[in-house]
Amino acid sequence: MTDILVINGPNLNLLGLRQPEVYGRTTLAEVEAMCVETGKDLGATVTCLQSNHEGVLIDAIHASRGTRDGIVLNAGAFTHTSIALMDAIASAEVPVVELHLSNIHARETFRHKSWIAPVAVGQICGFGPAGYALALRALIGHLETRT
Ligand code: CA2
Repeated sequence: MTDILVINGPNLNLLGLRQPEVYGRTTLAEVEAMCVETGKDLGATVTCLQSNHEGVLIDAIHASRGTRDGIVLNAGAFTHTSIALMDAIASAEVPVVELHLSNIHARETFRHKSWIAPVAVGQICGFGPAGYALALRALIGHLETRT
């Protein structure tokens, strides 16, 4: 069965609990449950991980090499700063779909830059929690074109 890791980065544990005007009222637990359900619908096993620590995210990407079929990654603010995450993705040889709840291109200029985008299969942003299901569908569709 297709095995997918959904990674959420810094501060996303606060989803639904703070700043609902920006990030909505859906909690991370609800997002993760929806990812697991979407995976079942699509014939994939989905495992979810959230960390506020860059090294933990990098370790998870490294560990995915040869063990996961793909990753959906919302790297949070590390998206805009972390060359280390970019290098981890580039070396892992695991397809990554970049995901953001908000439309990062319609926000502050510093959010327009993504270090993930050059090493991702593609990017989905601006659709709120529904974006995770879109990202899973896009990733699984991408994997099917490679088999
Ligand atoms: O839109 C996204 O998904 C982001 O990755 C979210 C990041 C932000 O730095 C990126 O530019 C875009 C921030 C995540 C913070 O999440 C919170 C959720 C609730 C309350 C406070 C923060």
